[in-house]
Amino acid sequence: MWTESFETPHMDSMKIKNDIRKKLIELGFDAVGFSRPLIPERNRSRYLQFVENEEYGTMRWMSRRMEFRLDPKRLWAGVESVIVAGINYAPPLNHRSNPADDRVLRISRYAWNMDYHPVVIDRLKRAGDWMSAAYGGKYKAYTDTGPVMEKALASAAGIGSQGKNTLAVSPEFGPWLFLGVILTDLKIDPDEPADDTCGECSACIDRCPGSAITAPYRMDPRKCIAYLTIEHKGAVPEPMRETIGNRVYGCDDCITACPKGGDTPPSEEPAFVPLPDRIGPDPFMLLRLDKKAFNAHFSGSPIKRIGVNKFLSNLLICLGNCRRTDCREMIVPLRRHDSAVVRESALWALSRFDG
Ligand code: B12
Repeated sequence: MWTESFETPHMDSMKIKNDIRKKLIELGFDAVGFSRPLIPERNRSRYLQFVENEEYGTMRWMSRRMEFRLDPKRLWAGVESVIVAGINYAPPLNHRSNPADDRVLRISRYAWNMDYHPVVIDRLKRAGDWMSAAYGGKYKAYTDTGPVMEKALASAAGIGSQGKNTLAVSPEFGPWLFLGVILTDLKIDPDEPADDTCGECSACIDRCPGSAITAPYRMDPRKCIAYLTIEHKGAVPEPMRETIGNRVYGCDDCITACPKGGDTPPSEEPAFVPLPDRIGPDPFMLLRLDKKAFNAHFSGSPIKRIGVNKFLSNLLICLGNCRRTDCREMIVPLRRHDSAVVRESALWALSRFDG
């Protein structure tokens, strides 16, 4: 128990913890856990190896501020406790499996409605401000927005252990959680860390289209379709184009394959209720989008972040893979597009029709 080291010893540690948990649930989080600001050794050593092998590809920021990722105390000397909160974004049960027709275009389920970053950070800040007003102290909030190993902390805080697909897999919500982290200088008793639950299962490894999960608990982003279609700068390397198949933006095959997420209750969060046009999107409509129309169509969506040219390039690669010759007439003029990446992808798509 940390209670004896509390600066305000009259306050009951369990009460503070329960109140914070209650507040986060009230704000729309589905899972909440507490841990000390420590990154387990297995996460530290794998991260160092990841950087040494340059597995981050064009995500060079993953190799910067290493000392902060490895130790939250280096990021903020005052941090005493970590609060991890997750929001369930599981789609309705009838949308857990992929369309049988592989000519139907696919967008990753995490992008079927709003970008989670502003949704999560806004709620973390509301919880943090409330905490400071109620108990004093300072806080810092992150969701994919700083050098913080969110999955390692989620596991330490008991929310869900890292699965073989490297995602935090919760007993209640499987891998369908967006994570947010609050660092605080309040001393709060940690929860029990999550148990590793994958056992002998290798469903995610077997399903991954790019063989990006090179060993259990180890993924090489350079082979991951989420990386290639979202984070990778420049044209998708030619040998990887076929692997992308019909996935225009992101990939969640290692999530839908996970048996722990098969019967997760669908998300009740309005921001993550699927928009019909994100499920099997219409290629003719998408091919017509210029920069202005793209930004308007994907306003509030994470898709907007990659920009119209990267999106068009992904789309063209998919249309080539799906042999969507019905789109040929709309693809031909894109050989003269302003963007070299779009031009190259248009030529590649047409070459697939002909070859
Ligand atoms: C970089 C990044 C990516 C990269 C690289 C992914 C990766 N696995 O690293 C790319 C672009 C590919 C990506 C894709 C996706 N991402 Co991402 N991404 C991140 C980010 C910013 C950092 C992750 C990181 O630290 N990677 C470094 C490498 C070295 O770590 P690692 O792969 O997790 O490996 C760990 C394990 O191997 C562990 N380990 C080593 N040995 C052992 C042994 C055992 C037994 C165990 C248990 C663990 C273990 O140690 C390593 C270091 O921690 C986090 C946000 C954050 N700040 O944490 C979001 C985050 C992981 N992403 C998220 C999401 C939603 C996705 C996608 C589902 C999006 C999509 N549908 O397209 C995919 C999923 C692909 C996948 N399987 O990872 C969520 C995941 C939520 C969750 N439930 O876990 C996060 C946490 C963002 C958030 N705030 O919600 N992402």
